[in-house]
Amino acid sequence: MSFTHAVTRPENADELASAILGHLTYTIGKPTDAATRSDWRLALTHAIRDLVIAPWFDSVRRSYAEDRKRVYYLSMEFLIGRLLEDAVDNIGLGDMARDALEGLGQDWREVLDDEPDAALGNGGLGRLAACFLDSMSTVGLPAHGYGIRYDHGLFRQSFHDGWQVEEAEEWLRQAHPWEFQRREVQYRIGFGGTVTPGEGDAAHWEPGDAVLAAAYDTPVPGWGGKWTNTLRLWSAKPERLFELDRFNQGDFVGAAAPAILAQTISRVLYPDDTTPQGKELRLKQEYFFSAASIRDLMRRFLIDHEDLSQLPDKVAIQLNDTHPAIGVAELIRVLIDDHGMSFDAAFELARGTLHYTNHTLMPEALERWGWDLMQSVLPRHLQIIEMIDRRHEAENPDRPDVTRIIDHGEIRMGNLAFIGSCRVNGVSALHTDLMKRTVFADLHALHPDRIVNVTNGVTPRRWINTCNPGLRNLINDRIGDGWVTDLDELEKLRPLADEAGFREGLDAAKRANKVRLSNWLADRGAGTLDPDALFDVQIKRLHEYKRQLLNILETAALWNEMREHPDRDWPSRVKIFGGKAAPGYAQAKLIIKLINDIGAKINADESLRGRLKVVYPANYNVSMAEKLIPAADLSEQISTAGMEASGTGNMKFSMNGALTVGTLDGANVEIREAVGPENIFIFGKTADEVHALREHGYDSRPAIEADPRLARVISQIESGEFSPGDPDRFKGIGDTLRHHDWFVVTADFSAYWAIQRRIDDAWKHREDWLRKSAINIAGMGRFSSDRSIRNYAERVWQAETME
Ligand code: GL4
Repeated sequence: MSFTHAVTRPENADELASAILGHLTYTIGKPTDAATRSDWRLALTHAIRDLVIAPWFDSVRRSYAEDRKRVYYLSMEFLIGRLLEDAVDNIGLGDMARDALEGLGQDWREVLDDEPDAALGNGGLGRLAACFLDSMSTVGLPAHGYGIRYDHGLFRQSFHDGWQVEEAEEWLRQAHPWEFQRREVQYRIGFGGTVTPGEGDAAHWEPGDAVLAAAYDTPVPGWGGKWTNTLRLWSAKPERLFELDRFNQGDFVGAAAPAILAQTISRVLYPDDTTPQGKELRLKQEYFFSAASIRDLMRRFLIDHEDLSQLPDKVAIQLNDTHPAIGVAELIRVLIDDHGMSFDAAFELARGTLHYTNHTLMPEALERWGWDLMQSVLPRHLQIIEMIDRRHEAENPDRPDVTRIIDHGEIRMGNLAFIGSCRVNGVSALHTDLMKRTVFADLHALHPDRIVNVTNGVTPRRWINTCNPGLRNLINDRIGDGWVTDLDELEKLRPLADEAGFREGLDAAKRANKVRLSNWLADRGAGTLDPDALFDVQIKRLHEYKRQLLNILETAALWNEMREHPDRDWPSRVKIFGGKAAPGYAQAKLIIKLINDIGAKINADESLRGRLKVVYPANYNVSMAEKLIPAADLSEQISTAGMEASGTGNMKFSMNGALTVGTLDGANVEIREAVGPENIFIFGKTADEVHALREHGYDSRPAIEADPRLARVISQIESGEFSPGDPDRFKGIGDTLRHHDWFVVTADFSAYWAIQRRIDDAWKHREDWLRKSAINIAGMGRFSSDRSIRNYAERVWQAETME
């Protein structure tokens, strides 16, 4: 018999206000006259959190009672951002909560903005994991997210004289009221040491040192509060708090050192989107959370099951990129060494249970570990990896060398993940196709049924419903709110694109968002922006393949042209950039400086009469995206074709009525299908064309010579026009464009310029622009992460959702 004390759902704002006051008084311990904004936020959060707990218990109970298959999403990153507003909306108390708080004399927006972003991720990969958590709860799939509770999430970015400066981020400086520490759940995670052979395939691994993985749980309520899953994050703790002997001898620092070392494992998120670094610590982080998660899910499985052969029927483990790929060896190790299975049986079971998502074709991102490093950190796992590799070779005697897991003294984690998984998926149709043709061509030939495509998606709860109330209300008025959980319903908007009244509503909602954004940017020093200008936005990590450089080159060329033809009917544009560069990525940081230098020059040019502005607010993060995306008219998705695996920002913008200018890359291809080629601005070389250019050794000189606008901008950059105090500053960029233009910026420049001028024209035809905008929204049904999750459930996990 289990007893539940459920807090009753408030009937009205007064009841909720009294719950908030109750928490302010008894949980936070503050009287109203001394309460800070954070105190109010915490009190509100506790009042809302109370309402999430009973449904959470119910979901857990139902999963056990019905013995449902569970999904475990192992991800090094969960870029969840703020949680309060999403939770309030998901449980359907948005308006009431606002009334309650305002009745208590607090400003709703200011209180919400007080919440720090949980930035436990770098970019798209981590944000995707967060959208998937929301969707797994919404569709009622029993699931756990497993990751690392970093003390410091992604670094905080500021600009000093236009240069990026990084500082440690401190999201845990304030209380984090959403998590529950589970003090009873901790696992000892070992490293190094020795391995002695045991019976059969088994061995005894005696680690040389160890840390504890301590569990912290966050409830993840789905829409309507029908189902709630758990995000369990691991924090590294020392086995012994400090060494009393050394302390008593006066060695205070030495006494604390081992503990500090243990904690470094979960101290920082690697500020890197595509390349592994920090070698040993990174490997330890990966093993730390994979091993803790696998031990935890095995414990849960064994509560109700004795027969290990049922594992693949009851458990699906998703490896989010190669970061948790060591989990393949860990699961096999546990089955052999702890449960006495043979290697072959263990391998079969593991391969039935594990699945791997590939998120990038960039070769430097397919992790590789040195044999020596693996031997010293995870000696038993190295043995198991060798066994996997030998088995694969025995089964595929003619396999080419590129399919080996261990090669040239390195362990290739991509191959380990592929060989150890039941399903391997790419994240857009194009990306999956390229996976089959490039990085995994040989493994695909050996295992032709293994690769499947699951195109990414984003949650419409956060990315329309919560972040864009104006648009949400407009849609709800016309087609009801069924779209929130069935995004295909947006199709019903398609005929409304031809209705002047609907377009007017769309226009008004967008304009209000632009006014709000302009005020917010003005507070951050952007000056006055014209809300009737075209807001042209590129927000994402700074990476050469994403080609912020192409955007700023075109901006500078436009500036030249506007000065030459001041009387032409130039539409007003605001070019908005946002994004961080990995701290060690010098070229990306130089591009940030170039954007800021060109921006300063343009913004100071009064002859333009405000018709061109460049804005780059520092420290782009999830909550900034929530402000920028609803206010965007134009979405820049201009990566070198074949390099952006999917993109998810592209989907968010379209859903919010922005039109896309983009290459045929990643999910842009599918967005074009969904909205029709006349409602998206596609330009540039295709992936195959880029490949062909590179095959022949791409030479950018003809492209530069053929386009005087491009030639002029490159010369301006090289001559120091944008950096008069330091004329050589951007020489490197000129040199790259002229001699090592791997990302084919120069080859795509003319096409980009031309399409931007077409966009200028299209912008002037307001009604038609709004029609296109409406059709973009209407076509976005398939880009809901609910659809992605249902695809995974059917094609990868073989798991049932609640419906
Ligand atoms: C990424 C891809 O670069 C991005 O295109 C994709 O949308 C995202 C989620 O699948 O994964 N891969 C890496 S690494 N970082 C990403 O954001």
